[in-house]
Amino acid sequence: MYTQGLDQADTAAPSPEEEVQLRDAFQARIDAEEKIEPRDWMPEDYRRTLVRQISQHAHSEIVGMLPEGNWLTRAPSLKRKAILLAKVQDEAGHGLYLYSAAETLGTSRQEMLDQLLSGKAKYSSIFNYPTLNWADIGAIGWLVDGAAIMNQIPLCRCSYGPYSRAMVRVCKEESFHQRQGYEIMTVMARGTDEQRQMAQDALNRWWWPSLMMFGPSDGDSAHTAQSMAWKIKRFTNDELRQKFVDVTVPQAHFLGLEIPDPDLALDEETGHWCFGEIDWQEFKQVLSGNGPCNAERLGARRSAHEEGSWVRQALLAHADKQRERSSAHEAA
Ligand code: FAQ
Repeated sequence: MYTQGLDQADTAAPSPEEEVQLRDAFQARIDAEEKIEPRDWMPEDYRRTLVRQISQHAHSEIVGMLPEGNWLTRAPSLKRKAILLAKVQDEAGHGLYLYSAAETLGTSRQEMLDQLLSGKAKYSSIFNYPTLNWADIGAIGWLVDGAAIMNQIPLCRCSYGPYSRAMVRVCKEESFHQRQGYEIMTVMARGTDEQRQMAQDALNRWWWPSLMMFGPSDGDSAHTAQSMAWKIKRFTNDELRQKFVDVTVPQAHFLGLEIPDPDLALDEETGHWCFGEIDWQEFKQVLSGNGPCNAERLGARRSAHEEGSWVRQALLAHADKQRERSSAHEAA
């Protein structure tokens, strides 16, 4: 849809001296909190970083529909089904805004989809875990959408205009998602013993993967320093993870649930919750395709793409016919 990035005329590459001047002027605009727009000059590595992050983000929204989609037919009441259906549809919308934002940087949606389906592109580690019981849907809304918002609110101030503007609406919707998840957890936590156990079990399984969503710790994060200098990221991975823990631990306590971390302790001086070591080996395994559901998730996306091929062909045939008709009309 937003393909202006694809039809920019090829301009001669700047000389090394010109490149230095352009980069300085670009950084000055970033430092002055100006938004960078699709047709503005930008360093190629800024463009590549954005395409990488925005397309991975888009893939995460689309693959992220699968774990919850699994519960659309199993949700415990008509009301719960309707709410979950609306939420899953919102995630599809987020994926589409984000693909559009990435397209403004000159990468086609086809290219991005090919990278996802070939297994080359990443998507969030969190969506490679299974949804085993209804409380998992509560835990996803509460923890996964909660972590997503913590990461995405600062992205509303990202230096790239189309990405920052897409994030405003996404965050409003994610905020509703987080509340619906927490409400499910509240009902479960105040229910029967069995329901309380289901809520605790879901928290036990989703807690650590939710902390991993924020990415490697700062010392191991390849992109954070440059992305902060370009104001794509406003906080480091560890800063956001800490904010998430500080907000979420009291919410768990309010539900009467226990965070599955024996090292969790409140630092009275700083007011922060200190937490135990994340299992980075597990994180690496999931990123390299060996998580509990990686094969299932990619398999589902590949077959959805194949099964949808007739729709794409029909739309193209329809567009061709319309073009033919309008040129015949103009010639007459
Ligand atoms: N999973 O140097 P960094 C959602 C990769 S949306 C997989 O720290 P960066 C909504 C990273 O890409 C959730 N890969 O990288 C929803 C890089 O790989 P590369 C998604 C990860 O970019 C809710 C490498 O590790 N949100 O949940 C992960 O500076 C419910 C080195 O890492 C976004 O995408 C991970 N967890 O920081 C939907 C937000 N972490 O490209 C349905 C936008 C890191 O070098 C249901 N993205 N990697 O091969 C970001 O803010 C950043 O890209 C980070 C990573 C923070 C994810």
